[in-house]
Amino acid sequence: MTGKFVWFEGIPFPSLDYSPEILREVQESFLVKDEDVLLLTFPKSGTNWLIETVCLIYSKGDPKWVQSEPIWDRSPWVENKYGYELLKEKEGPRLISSHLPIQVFPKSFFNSKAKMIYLIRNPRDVFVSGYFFWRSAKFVEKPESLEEYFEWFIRGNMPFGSWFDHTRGWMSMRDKENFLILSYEEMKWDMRSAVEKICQFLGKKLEPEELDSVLRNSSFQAMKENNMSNYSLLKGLHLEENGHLLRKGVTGDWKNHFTVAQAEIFDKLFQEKMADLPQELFPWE
Ligand code: PPS
Repeated sequence: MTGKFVWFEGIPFPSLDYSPEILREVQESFLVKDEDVLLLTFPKSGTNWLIETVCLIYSKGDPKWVQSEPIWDRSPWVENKYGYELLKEKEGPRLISSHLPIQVFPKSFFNSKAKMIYLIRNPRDVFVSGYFFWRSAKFVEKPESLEEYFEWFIRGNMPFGSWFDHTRGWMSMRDKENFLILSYEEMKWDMRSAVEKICQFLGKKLEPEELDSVLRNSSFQAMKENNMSNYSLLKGLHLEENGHLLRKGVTGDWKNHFTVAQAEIFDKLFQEKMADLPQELFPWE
């Protein structure tokens, strides 16, 4: 992996709309406010699902907002130029998305009371989702094959670096009261409870019919049909015509793609890198 990336502090970033200057400015000068809510993930962990869900919680289940404003404007990405400029101008409590590793995150966050939700997903499924997505993206170097991407993934030579480092870094915040860890898997297995957990963390209350509407409008099918959330606006421009953000939306798809040898290598690496963290943080099988 050599070409289409921008490097900052030893981490590869997508080439589109990222620059070391902006990343430095974001880290040093972006002012996180106490009333902001930050949605943090390693790419392909279900970020957009979480954004859609939180937006629907904010609008009490009314889908008007999620159906009328692109998802990247509702909760802009702090680390790219477009999102950073938008956020600087936004008044009031902001929703802010980010894939940044902890060591390059805006420093002001760590002295603020802003709430952060860190969404994790089985890295094997993150790997598969990323493989298909990056191959359809025009702004990163495309892996030639699943085997090549496997090498990138286990070495952390890919957009936003190593999943293991990212996760370890942010997990160090897990005892802070303004930090909630959520998993893609618990959203898949029991979305109602996941939404209730998010509401409790954010201090939001929903009536039963509002909660039902959040569930309905954040479903895979509803999001796939919502042009403001499914990235179809980027087709041809930044994504190939065959590119989909909402590909399968399931847990355990890695079993359809890993060889036995790859599964063993991955298990060993996971053990090496994550063994000292409480294993209940990782709810997948
Ligand atoms: S990105 O590009 O990093 O912001 O992608 P991200 O949104 O983090 O992850 C994309 C994967 O999330 C799945 N997804 C969903 N799954 C279930 N339900 C809903 N509503 C939903 N919305 C997005 C999406 O399908 C990608 O996973 P894969 O495995 O590729 O299908």
